[in-house]
Amino acid sequence: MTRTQAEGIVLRNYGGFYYVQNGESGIHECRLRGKIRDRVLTGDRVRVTLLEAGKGVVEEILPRRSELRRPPVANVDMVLIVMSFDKPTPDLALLDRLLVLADYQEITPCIVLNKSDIAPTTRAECIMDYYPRVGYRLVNTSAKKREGIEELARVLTGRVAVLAGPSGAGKSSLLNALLPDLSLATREVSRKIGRGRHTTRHVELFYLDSGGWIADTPGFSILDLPPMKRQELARHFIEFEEPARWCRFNDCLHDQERECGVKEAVDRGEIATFRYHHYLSFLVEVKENERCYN
Ligand SMILES: Nc1nc2c(ncn2[C@@H]2O[C@H](COP(=O)(O)OP(=O)(O)OP(=O)(O)O)[C@@H](O)[C@H]2O)c(=O)[nH]1
Ligand SMILES: [Mg+2]
Ligand SMILES: [Zn+2]
Repeated sequence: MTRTQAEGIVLRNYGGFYYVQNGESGIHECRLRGKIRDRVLTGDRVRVTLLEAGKGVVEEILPRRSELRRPPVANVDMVLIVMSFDKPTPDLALLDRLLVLADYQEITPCIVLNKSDIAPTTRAECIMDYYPRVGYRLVNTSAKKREGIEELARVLTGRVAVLAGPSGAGKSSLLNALLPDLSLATREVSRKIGRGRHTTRHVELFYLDSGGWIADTPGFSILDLPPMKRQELARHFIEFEEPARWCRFNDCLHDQERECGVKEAVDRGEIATFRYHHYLSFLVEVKENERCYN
């Protein structure tokens, strides 16, 4: 029997087996070596012993760079925040919440504005106008007409990414557009476990031909802010950083304080009023949470 040592990435855990991708196309159905005590997550890099006929044994989990809770995926370094031109009209507060969360977790966000084949609502236009200007990455797509999909694939190259955003924005459609002719490797796994189905426990990473991995998630519209100190919140609004240098007080919360650089930037129209209002409402929440966490 031939046995080879290799490294791979866990695409999915299902029915007691771990599907480990090794190289471009090979997927191995692996069991765990008994001595492994930690929970193996989708996205984990692992050392495996490859056996014949696509079987293998996971010997060791390699060090994790990060661990996302929802969905439970290890080593995620990008989140695609999907909103749409319309249907549903974008929820800017949810977008800002997701941007704070991504930054807090040190995951690079990319805003994806999907359904570019239909007319944008005012809020969608507002996203296109404002967020790239202050430094967030944005890609317009139509999963339906397959527009912007190549650009999206380029953004994802070499990344482990998750799709996030409200129900109906087109996350699953984008995943399908990114995987037009499922690579052999993906097809193998998907046949066994059913593509498109997801529960929080069985999250699957799909490998893109352009290099990179992506996981779908069910939509949501409510999201708690992570625990943090009130002074930390403004750091997660990237365009507040420069004007905050001009605040008179070092610990300025950009709320009631005098001589606040952030409020002056709002007055000059450099920071959008809606962003500032979201900041203030998040600040109330963070203060309330501070009491619970301390
Ligand atoms: N016009 C248009 N419709 C789209 C596009 N992408 C998706 N849709 C439609 O939008 C609806 C929702 O798409 P899904 O991909 O299921 O959305 P989702 O974000 O995965 O939704 P959840 O799984 O509920 O979170 C479906 O009816 C799609 O056909 C697009 O680019 N243009
Ligand atoms: Mg979906
Ligand atoms: Zn200030």
